[in-house]
Amino acid sequence: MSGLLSGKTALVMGVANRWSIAYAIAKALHTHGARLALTYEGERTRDEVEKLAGELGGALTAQCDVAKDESIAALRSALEGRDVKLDVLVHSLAFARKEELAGKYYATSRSGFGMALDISAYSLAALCRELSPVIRDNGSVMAMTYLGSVRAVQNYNIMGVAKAALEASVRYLAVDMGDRGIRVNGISAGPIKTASARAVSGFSNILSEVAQRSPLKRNAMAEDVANVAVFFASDLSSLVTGQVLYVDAGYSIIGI
Ligand code: 0WD
Repeated sequence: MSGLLSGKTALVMGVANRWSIAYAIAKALHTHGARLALTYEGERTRDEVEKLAGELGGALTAQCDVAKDESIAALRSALEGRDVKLDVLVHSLAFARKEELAGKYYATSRSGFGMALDISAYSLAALCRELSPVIRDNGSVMAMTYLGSVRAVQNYNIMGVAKAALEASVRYLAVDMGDRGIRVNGISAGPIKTASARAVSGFSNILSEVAQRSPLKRNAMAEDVANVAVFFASDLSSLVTGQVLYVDAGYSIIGI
């Protein structure tokens, strides 16, 4: 343990199981000395998240479905009730209908568009606003994003549009929160095999493309992303805000 994050408390949102990027981030933050709180979306993931919290030094757990204002308000009350103040907020969650992660982007339904943008992008603004009273000055907020925000990635479709909104939100929120010294950044991860990723049609082709063409010739692992999350959580990134940092073996810089 480096102690880089000792004395800091981090709320990590988006753990569904052991393969979730959020779990790797939580583990790395814990290793570097942070106290943790984890949220689970609902009853479906509750047992698993509570079990994983036990492995991470008995992290606090609380329910939060970011699609519901009352659930975000309840999360804030749960933190206030336990007298928890946050130094770090990790947003590692997204949702789009599986059938809209294949085929033509223009086939996206109005309701599917709304749902993907609501859960995957609006939620970051809602969380910054509602949790702001429990986030300490000079804290750090980070959100997970993907290259499909700035390039047309086959089948990523509506999620790419949602990630574009998320990245723009990172910049606006960096301005909103900057007066309290709170930084807001995005981490653009290379493709990693998780439950969400498998919902994208042809995901294994994306993995092999990155392994062959990226400068570093390998895929990202959740641990690579988690190490960058530690940097953003720590005071080492104290003057970095509104940025999107790629953790993708360099794939995003490749042209022909
Ligand atoms: O290749 C990848 N896996 C990449 C993922 C590359 C680049 C970025 N990302 C992003 C994702 O878009 C997401 O923002 O990283 C974040 C984490 O994704 P993940 O770790 O790949 O996926 P997963 O383990 O499935 O966790 C996402 C979780 C959901 O899991 P399930 O599988 O149960 O849908 O997001 C949570 C949920 O637990 N989630 C919600 N949490 C609260 N409220 C909600 C919601 N309404 N909807 C989904």
